[in-house]
Amino acid sequence: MAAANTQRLVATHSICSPISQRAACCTPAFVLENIDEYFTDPETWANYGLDTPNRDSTITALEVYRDDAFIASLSGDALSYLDDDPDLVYDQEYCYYVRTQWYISEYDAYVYGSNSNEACAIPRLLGDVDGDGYITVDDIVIVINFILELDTPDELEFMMADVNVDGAINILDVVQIVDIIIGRAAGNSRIAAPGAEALYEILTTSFTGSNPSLDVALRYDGDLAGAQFTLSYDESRIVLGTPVLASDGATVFAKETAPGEMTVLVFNLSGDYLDLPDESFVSFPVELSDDRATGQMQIDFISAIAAGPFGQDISASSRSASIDLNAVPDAYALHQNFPNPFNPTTNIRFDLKDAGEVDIAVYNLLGQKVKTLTTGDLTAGYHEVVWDGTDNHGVTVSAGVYIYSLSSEYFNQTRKMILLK
Ligand SMILES: [Ca+2]
Ligand SMILES: [Ca+2]
Repeated sequence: MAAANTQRLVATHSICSPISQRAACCTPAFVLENIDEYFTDPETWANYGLDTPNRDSTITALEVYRDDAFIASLSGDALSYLDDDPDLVYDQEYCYYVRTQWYISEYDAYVYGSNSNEACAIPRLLGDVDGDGYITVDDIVIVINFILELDTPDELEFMMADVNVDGAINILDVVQIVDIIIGRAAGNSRIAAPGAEALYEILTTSFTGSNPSLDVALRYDGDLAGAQFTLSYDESRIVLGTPVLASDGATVFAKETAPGEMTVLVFNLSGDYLDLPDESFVSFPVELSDDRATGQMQIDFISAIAAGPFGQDISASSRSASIDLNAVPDAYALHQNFPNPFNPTTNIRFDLKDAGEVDIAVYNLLGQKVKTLTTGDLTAGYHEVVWDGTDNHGVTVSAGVYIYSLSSEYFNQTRKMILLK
């Protein structure tokens, strides 16, 4: 036999079309590679006692063998489909090989290629990730776990979860599975204008108050069936809690997929489209790691995906944000100065639960005001002033015990400090 047969069967798909929830029929596809190399291989022709003809002929038939039994002769070329293979048992593996038949005009004869290699496939329904023969919410849960990296798909699971066959598992596939389950019919969705983009935007400008939150808006002028995005942030500075949706109906799933990376999925199991309020779409409670944190932190989108009706991939952009850290204490406080005793300067920290007018002043033991350190309206938050041991005229005062006080509408406190020679 021909030793140099390079004709190769590269794929035999027996994935069923998800038209119905049950695998009713399967459509294997056969893809042959290296046809020309095979055709011009002199050894192949020598087996027929012929010289290598010109490549002026096409495949006249593709004979399909399943588990060594001839099952069909297909017309066509290097890619052929078997429309229906009704004998297939769901979830069982079948191995196919093909044999090509050629008509060679130069010799007015039919010749056969030798058998291709075997390619095996399992009839499965796209979307039926757990392989039980039905597409149900169980399959959605598995796909969500893949997206949130709670579980890793094997090759077959990946193939079944990637319902739109784009090489990635994401919200687009989830929406398509939901559509299969609910049997959505086309034609009742609000399609956006051509070129319309979805936009993810961080609305929060500062983490302030006793219960700071991170609010994300999603804007789109049309129907969206699902949303998926991944945020990156400095996990040493904030902890994001469980997100909540501004509107009822849809469900939100979230997971810290890596340190400082939060992946969020939103869709509606009933298949209803998402409610997209002008303001917050998804809101995370935020916990500051350092409750005296100040400065700014960056929050970026690593990815942003928007799923239109039927899992259509809607172009999505995103807007990152630089957020002010401005922690606010739960209670008022005037802290002990440091260093203490001191010379020549000392620091005085105080906490304001609310914004308001505040006086911080230094008195001597006779009760005479020596220096006003701060007076006027201050923001809620953690504050600090420095006393350099001088009075209101800029003259250094004598060593000894001094009293400092915080006076405000809701809180007053005094403490002692010692200025050394
Ligand atoms: Ca299933
Ligand atoms: Ca996909």
